[in-house]
Amino acid sequence: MTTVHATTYELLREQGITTVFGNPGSNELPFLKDFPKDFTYILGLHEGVVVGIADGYAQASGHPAFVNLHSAAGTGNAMGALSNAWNSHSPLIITAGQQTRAMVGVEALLTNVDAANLPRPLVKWSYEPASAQEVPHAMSRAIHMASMAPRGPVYLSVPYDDWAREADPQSKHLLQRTVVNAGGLSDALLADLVEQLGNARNPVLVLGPDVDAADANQHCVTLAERLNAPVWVAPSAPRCPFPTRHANFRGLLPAGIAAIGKLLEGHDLVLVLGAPVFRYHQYDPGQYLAEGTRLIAVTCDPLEAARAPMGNAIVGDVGLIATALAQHVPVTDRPALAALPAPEPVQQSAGPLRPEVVFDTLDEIAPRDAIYLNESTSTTALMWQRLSMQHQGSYYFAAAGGLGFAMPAAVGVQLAKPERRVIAVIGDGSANYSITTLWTAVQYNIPTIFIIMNNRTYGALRWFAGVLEVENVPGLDVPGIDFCSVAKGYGMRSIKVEDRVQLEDALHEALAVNAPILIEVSTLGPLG
Ligand SMILES: Cc1ncc(C[n+]2csc(CCOP(=O)(O)OP(=O)(O)O)c2C)c(N)n1
Ligand SMILES: [Mg+2]
Repeated sequence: MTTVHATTYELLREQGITTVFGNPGSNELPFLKDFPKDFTYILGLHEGVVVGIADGYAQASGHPAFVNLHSAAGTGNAMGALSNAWNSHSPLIITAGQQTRAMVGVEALLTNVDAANLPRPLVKWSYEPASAQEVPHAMSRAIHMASMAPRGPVYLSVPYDDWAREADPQSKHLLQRTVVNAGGLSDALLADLVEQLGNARNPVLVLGPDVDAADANQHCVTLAERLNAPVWVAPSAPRCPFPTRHANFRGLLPAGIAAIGKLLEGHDLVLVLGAPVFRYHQYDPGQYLAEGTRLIAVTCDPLEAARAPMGNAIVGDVGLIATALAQHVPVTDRPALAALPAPEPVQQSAGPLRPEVVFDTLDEIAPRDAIYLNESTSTTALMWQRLSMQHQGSYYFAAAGGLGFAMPAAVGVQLAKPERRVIAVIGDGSANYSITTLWTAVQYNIPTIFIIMNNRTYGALRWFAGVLEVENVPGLDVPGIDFCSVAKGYGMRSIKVEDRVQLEDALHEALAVNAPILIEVSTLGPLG
């Protein structure tokens, strides 16, 4: 007899999925039984960390990542991380063990009551199979649902007695199925878009995370050069879709309605590629677009297209469309753009260090193809100004703004990209949401470099309190944490840094070894 267990592992193997990111409980043990030798299990000590690692791995590898969580409690712990994965179109197959079928009805301990509803609305598809025989089919469906555009997380709850049951022999048809999207532009749509861009007097490009996800950064460089158009990165950027030292690069758009409307004023055509229009943050009422400015958005996501408050949208494959535009848009006779001036160097030798000094030192010492994860919330703008990010897949940030993403995602990205060095720049507040990531990095020797920007405060919230004009707010400082001691407790080498020379030495040491390390830098907060 072939079991549901054997058939499911065979399906995962055939579909190229041989890593399980998880945190187990009793409901999951029958799934993990006789774990195949060609599979790898990556243990995270909290479910937010598990999903964060899987999210980083899925985004950086471009392949779906498989997650195994413990029933309702484990799923609940993962929901914050799931909000980020949902917003970044991360293909995650999240499974959770259910109580044995005979005891679901009496709601025995560890029953996932109404399991399929629990992770909604942060999944594309959620399901609990009606019978054990349906499990391989549901798993196959989950894999294809997660992988199809727009990609995203899916959820499958499996009662633990199902794994030992006999599989439906017809399941063999599922093993090697392929399901592909074929979503380029029709000839007519391409001709129309090319004509609009060719006729535009002063076009501008706004690029988003799905450009980077589609491996299309270079096509956008060609497009920008053919148009001699300035390039902005869409607000609240979760990825870097364009080289930050390119002459056409203008920076990160602010996250307010009026501010964006003003910045894009004077352009007759805005072409947005691979971003929602727009992921605003602070409420800054005003004109979405100035008079005389038209907007066209190309997105993989019909929901993004439908909810945009202005402009036209085309739903399709961002990579194919960027490639086609780069080939067909006519070369303009407008003059080439001059690069932005380099930011002023900041002279400071003694600490606490200004964040500018940290980024300039990093930019000088880190490898050119380093990958940055950012969760130092008050220094994001400085990071974009001062770090050179030239390669595809060089930057990741929580797509829903949920803290606790960057530390585990850095480990997942490093797993997916062992040939590049991953550097996670994490605020002292943010570090606490997923601090147990350090354990996983040590145990699996994943050589991520963690830089903790210790300004002893929730700096971004102090800044936001100013925006909202609210005073006397409690709970904004986080003094008294010794991150080097915490790292040591998890078995990680750590270095405390007070000045620039110490930071340089620490970075050289971190880059010389093939092991994770934590560097705690005493920094100045946004308000000094
Ligand atoms: C899960 C979650 N909880 C709370 C917040 C609210 N929040 C946004 S920024 C921030 C402060 C982060 O502080 P820190 O990491 O020290 O960076 P800094 O702003 O000081 O640079 C907080 C608490 C959030 N975004 N996500
Ligand atoms: Mg801080």
